[in-house]
Amino acid sequence: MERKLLEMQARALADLEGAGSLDELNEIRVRYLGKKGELTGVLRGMAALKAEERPRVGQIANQVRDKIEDRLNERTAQLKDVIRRERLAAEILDITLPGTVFNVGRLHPLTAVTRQIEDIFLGLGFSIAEGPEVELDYYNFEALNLPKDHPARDMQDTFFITQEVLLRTHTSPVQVRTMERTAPALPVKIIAPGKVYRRDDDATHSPMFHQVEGLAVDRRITMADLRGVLQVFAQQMFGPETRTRFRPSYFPFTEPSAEVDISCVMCGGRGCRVCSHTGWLEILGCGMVHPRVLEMSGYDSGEVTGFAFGMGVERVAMLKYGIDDLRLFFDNDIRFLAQF
Ligand code: 2U9
Repeated sequence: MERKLLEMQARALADLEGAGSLDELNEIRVRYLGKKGELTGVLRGMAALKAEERPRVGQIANQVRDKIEDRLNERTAQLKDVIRRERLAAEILDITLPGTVFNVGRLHPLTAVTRQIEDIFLGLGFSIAEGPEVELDYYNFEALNLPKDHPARDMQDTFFITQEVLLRTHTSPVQVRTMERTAPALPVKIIAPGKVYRRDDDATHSPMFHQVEGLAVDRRITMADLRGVLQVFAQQMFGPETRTRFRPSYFPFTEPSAEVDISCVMCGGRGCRVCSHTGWLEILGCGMVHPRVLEMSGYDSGEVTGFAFGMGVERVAMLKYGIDDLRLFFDNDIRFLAQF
């Protein structure tokens, strides 16, 4: 029996040396020391021993069990240490590896310029108004002094949806709707930014583009107010050195009407290729609101006057950043957009 125990001990220790995983170690524990394991099996044989032999054999059995248990615990600790070292080696921080690049987004240049324009007019006491892009002929044309057969309708090649419904060709219907809602209350001081649509497509025209229009209606509004507001706008948008000039023009909804030029942003007015050697760049249109337009939206043109202006956001952005093709704004080429 003693031999049996020592032989089992030798086998168990050899198995422990050969074990390569915690699972294997556990199998060995069950096989030798478990309830139905080999040691239990051998001890059952003690019943057949003479009473005086039992204590000695029992002592040996205890020593065998302790030896196997001790070695098992040692091997378990050893294997756990190996596993921990391997995991740490795999996790080691290599500070020479290239870092993760996070792509940071930014505003589209047209959004950025629109917000700059909005901020300037908010600073001058204007509010922002919005309205539908699919409009009625009435708000886009009729209420702006452009009846059905008016030749000036040809200035804005229009996408019609039905006879009376169209894609707005300017944001002016927003001002008309605002006056209609507000009249006869005073003052009206709004800007209307947004998308507009015209049948046009080349390096300086897109079938969809963006405008900001403005309207101020009150008692005793004069062209001097218009002049001052647009001068402040030009200086805040293009720099404090910027000068402006007004040239007579024609729009059906304003009388008198004017085009506004700024001194060239490239050469400061000395003359260069950008300004065709004139020293001036056309930036927007404006005028005093036609009395008939005020009347149609519910204001007494004997009591109140108003000024209005309109600008293309793409054009402002092209002048500000020196861009020569408007289509770049809509190609969505990251190499272009990332420059702003
Ligand atoms: C109301 C009354 C008058 C808006 C105006 C212009 C002059 C103008 C153009 C600039 C470049 C359009 O984008 S563009 O092609 N606009 O020149 N716009 S006055 O006048 C209004 C608007 C609303 C009720």
